[in-house]
Amino acid sequence: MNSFTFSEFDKSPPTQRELRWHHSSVTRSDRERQNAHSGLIVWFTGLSGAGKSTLASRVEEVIFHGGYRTYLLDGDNVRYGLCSDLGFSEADRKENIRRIGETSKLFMDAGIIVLTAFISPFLADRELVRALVQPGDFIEVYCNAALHVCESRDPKGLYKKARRGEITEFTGVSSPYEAPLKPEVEVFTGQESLDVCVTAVIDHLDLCGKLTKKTALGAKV
Ligand code: ADX
Repeated sequence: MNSFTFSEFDKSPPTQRELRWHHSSVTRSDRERQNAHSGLIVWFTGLSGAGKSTLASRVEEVIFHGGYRTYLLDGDNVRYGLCSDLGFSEADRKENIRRIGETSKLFMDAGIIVLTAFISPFLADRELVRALVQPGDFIEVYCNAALHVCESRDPKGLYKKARRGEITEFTGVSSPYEAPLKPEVEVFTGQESLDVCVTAVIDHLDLCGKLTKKTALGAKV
């Protein structure tokens, strides 16, 4: 009898699993040509309450209405489905980010600009996602807001619960957040207005040649 469990089997290198990559006749370049823009991952990271979802969502609106194909993967939403089996231990967060990274890569291969809003607290996990794609295809946006600012906002009342010990391993309180060392974009979401932060992200994408169409903020295609 086969003694492999599914997960042991699944972790074997592809050669041992009799797998072979299937090359589709329609390529990423074909899709990008049809979309008239490149696929891309724009990865927002920061503490809970830093404003990642708000910023990513506003950036998506601007880009989408500029004629780009976009999709936003949001931390709370993804945990309803794809990652509903995961909690907030270090191992579960690692797996969460690995799945989101792979999912983002698929969206990018579809020629879409995918924006992600996850705390993604560990540097190594974010670097693993960066390494999944070509240089330039992963834009890290650090939503830098001081813990006391996020805690005073506390939009979901989670910091209060974490301080009372009702939620364990809460980022910034009882679990670490490792800030990016060299993010492509750093926005001070605790101090600056949403418009200033949106402009900083759009300007960066424009400057590095990712936006070739005209967006609502005037970036050109
Ligand atoms: S991550 O660390 O794995 O990247 P993710 O972004 O998916 O986290 O989810 C964060 C959201 O889950 C927070 O915005 C908050 O609403 C909720 N949450 C629930 N428990 C925790 C916790 N222990 N630490 C951080 N966020 C939590």
